Amino acid sequence: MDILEALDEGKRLSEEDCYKLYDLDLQVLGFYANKKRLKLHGKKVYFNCNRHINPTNMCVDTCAFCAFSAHRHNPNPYHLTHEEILKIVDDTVTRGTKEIHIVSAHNKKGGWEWYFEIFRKIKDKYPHLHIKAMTAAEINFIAKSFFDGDYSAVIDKMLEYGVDSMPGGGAEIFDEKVRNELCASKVSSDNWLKIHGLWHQKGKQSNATMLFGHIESRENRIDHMLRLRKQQDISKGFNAFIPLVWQKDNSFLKDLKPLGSIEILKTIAIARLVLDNISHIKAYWATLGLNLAMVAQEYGADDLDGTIEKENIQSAGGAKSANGITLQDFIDNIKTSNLIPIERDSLYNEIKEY
Ligand code: V47
Repeated sequence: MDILEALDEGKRLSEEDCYKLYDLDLQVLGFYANKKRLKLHGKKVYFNCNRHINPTNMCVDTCAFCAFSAHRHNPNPYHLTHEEILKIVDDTVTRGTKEIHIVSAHNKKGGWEWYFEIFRKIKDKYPHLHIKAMTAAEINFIAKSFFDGDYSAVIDKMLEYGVDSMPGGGAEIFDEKVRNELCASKVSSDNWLKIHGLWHQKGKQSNATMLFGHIESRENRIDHMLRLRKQQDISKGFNAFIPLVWQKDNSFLKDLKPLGSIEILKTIAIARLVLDNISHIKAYWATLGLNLAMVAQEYGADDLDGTIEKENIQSAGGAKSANGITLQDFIDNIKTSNLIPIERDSLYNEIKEY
């Protein structure tokens, strides 16, 4: 069957067809991705009121793409105490924040207890807050450092200490050759997928990311999406796919040429078409900028992530996301695009239509 016929019929694309998608024109991809998006979510654009906290930037790994961890391009190491983290949480709840998204670098200082006890402290004080924490890369690091490599033991601790869902970080690009150049010491691709599968087996949900726009090829991106599609067929717990556009400043790869908007939109549209079993495609405004994230809503995306308040990872690489975004900015931008602003919770239950 011709690829356009397959798209017209809205059937699952064969792996072979997926590898042909980049050959299609942006407007063709956009037409089919938007059709799929409208079928799934109508004109709704989802976002949440969240706060990102990155408790430490001191990392045993040196990933070539990273500007956040303390290294010679970013020589400002920090390691927050639980009191400092709780102060941030005390402050943010006064503004109606509903999710705390915690992502750390990989650091043995404080042991596994430093990673986990903060979840319980937050939950004890604010039981209504959703804790999205522990990327598969962190789970791998903690398992190898403190639990003899036992992922299930770490996942049991997450449940015991109050983690509600897992973020999608650490996926980068699954292709082993590229991964070896980008982040050789990080969790392997197979183990990233295995850890999410174990989390899903517990009846829990997570997200999946892909970091693109560095040394990867188009084929590597398709391969990444297909590995996720396979995992989702098995374990069914991914809520959203988040294509993260790599921000180049202050990293070891800073001389690479950044991607243009057409390639970015094509990738988002392709994600919507390939990942027929993942409900939401997030146009993460922190890496796209709000303008392109809004355009992406007509190329397959249906979500913007959240208000964030403080963003350390992408802004270290040059993104203009350090101080988050206001709820009103989200609402105004979505409405002027003739779309419907929907505040959601972390698991995509609708809280309010504006
Ligand atoms: O895994 C690191 C990426 C990720 C840079 O699950 C960079 O809802 C761009 O995963 N430029 C962590 N990206 C953040 C993350 C995330 C973000 C928002 C929502 C969710 C979610 C997850 O950030 C890392 C890495 O892939 N990253 N450095 C950079 N210079």
